[in-house]
Amino acid sequence: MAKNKEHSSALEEKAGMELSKSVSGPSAEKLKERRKQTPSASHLIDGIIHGDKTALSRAITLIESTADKHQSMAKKVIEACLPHANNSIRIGITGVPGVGKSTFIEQFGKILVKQNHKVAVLAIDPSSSLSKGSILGDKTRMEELVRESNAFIRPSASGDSLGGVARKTREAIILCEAAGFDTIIIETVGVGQSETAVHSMTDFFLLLKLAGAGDELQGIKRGIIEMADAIVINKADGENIKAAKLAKTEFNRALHLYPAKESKWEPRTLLCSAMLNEGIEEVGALIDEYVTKTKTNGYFSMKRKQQNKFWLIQTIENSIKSKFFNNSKVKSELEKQLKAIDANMTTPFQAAEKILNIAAE
Ligand SMILES: Nc1nc2c(ncn2[C@@H]2O[C@H](COP(=O)(O)OP(=O)(O)OP(=O)(O)O)[C@@H](O)[C@H]2O)c(=O)[nH]1
Ligand SMILES: [Mg+2]
Repeated sequence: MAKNKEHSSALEEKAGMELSKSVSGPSAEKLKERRKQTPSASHLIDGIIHGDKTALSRAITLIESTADKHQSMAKKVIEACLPHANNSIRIGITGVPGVGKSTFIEQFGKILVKQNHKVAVLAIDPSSSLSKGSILGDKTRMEELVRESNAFIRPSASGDSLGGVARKTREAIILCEAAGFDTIIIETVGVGQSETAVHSMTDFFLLLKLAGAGDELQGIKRGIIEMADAIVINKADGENIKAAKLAKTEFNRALHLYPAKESKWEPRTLLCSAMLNEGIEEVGALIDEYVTKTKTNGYFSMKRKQQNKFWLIQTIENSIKSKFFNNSKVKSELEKQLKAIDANMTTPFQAAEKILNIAAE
């Protein structure tokens, strides 16, 4: 009985322990203030490595920022993440607007999450700088995937050149991998040069198509079909089924006409309905098959090395270009020479030589 008396009720307030004070106005303000501040690089690195999606998101925002202090912090974070990266399958998905990329990724992502994968979805959208929108800005079609704790969806960086967006996406891939995401999906709209950029940063390249519409109508160039490791005809449902089956046969036949790939992989055509969630698992199995084959024959790691070399050169080119055009002497000489061209006073080659000489001074 005496024991019971010692245990005072949890509801009893002891002197000096009033809860109200500890969550009072000033402390809450402090908390809010802390949240507003950019966390330190080490804080972000620690968070990312422990799989914290908020830290990952904040670090990607740093990558996207053009402010010098953010850029130098981003560099630190990326460097620290590099040793934890590389351990994933990177899948590029392209296709004309409306083909069903987002719907497909939502279904595919949910399947992967069910299989205990951690899925990150990033986007490359060269048009976003013009429209100020983003292909993933409209998240409604991934609303289920976005709620999964093992999924991370990030709209594309906007307001930049394709080269800039591509670099940021590549860096974001590294951070996602360091955060433990083992499947990285890059969505890009198949209308510009962005497919080439996506191809240069992914292991598997998937082209989503529609049955019935010709390639010219779908804005698909021959080069893109050549890059594809699989063609998936989406919307193979309802009245579309017959046309989709026909298209599958035609594409499979056409694919044989292309020269054999260095990967020794033979691209195939599949059918699916992202809307009805049909045929998606088969696409997943095909990707698995590709990964097994190319990891066994050494192509997988060779391709990644080639991509790294490509990005090394790209980075140097971009850096030289931006330094060159930001040089104030170059800027004023360029203006002068542009006027001279307008006035037919010089040739482009003479003008270029003058500007280059000024930069080299
Ligand atoms: N019938 C049918 N409709 C589909 C299918 N997949 C997507 N859709 C519809 O097609 C429309 C476009 O789908 P999205 O997933 O937004 O296409 P997207 O390729 O991501 O489009 P952008 O991001 O604008 O390039 C939506 O109305 C979808 O509901 C499908 O398998 N069958
Ligand atoms: Mg989309």
